[in-house]
Amino acid sequence: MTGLILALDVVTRKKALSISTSCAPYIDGIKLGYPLVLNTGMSIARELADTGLPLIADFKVADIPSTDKLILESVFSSGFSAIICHGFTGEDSLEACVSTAHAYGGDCYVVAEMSHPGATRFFQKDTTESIAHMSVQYDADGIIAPATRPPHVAALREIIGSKKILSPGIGAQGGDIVSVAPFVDSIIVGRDIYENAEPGVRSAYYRNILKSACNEPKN
Ligand code: NUP
Repeated sequence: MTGLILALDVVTRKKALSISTSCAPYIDGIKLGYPLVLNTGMSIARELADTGLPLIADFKVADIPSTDKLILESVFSSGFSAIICHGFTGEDSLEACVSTAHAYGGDCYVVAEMSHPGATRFFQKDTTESIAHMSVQYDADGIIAPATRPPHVAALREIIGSKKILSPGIGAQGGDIVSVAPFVDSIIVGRDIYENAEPGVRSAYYRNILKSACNEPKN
């Protein structure tokens, strides 16, 4: 079944811990990045570890290989289980990210195409497909692909085979969960869960939709 990852872009430790505790029974992982880490510090990862869920660091790492390696060493030493990196930086940067993640037993996901409207200016078909091919070649664990453009996700699935696709853009960004679910391993949902008065109930709602979307016969 398609998994559900919570994008925990809140900015206080208190909210992060209470929302993650309410949502934990219904989600498969927590993605956190600059908004939460810059406000609370990297130690938030150890605190969230009590949920027992995989923690994905969304730092969209995009630097020269030696700096990428330093960033990832810090991320994995802090208790994260996966990192999100950019792919447009090219082979040597990607290779540094994947090898550092794997040295720590972690996963490396590569942004193939972003989900927001402005992304289409630079993330065009040739670029996104090239990033997907490179992710396969350099043994990344998967890619990030936009739930706001399910046909693009379907095309990227053809390229990456059984590697994972994590897909943001559902809820606040308007992506269609039923169209994208068959092509992805997990959807990533942030605001539509953490801004809800009852984030746990909202997570359970997504969990149920994913269950029925995965039971629908595929054409
Ligand atoms: O292309 C991307 N789109 C995107 O929304 C790549 C991402 N990593 N994200 C992240 O997913 C974004 O930074 C946010 O943390 C989450 C989506 O949140 P929301 O739109 O569901 O609130």
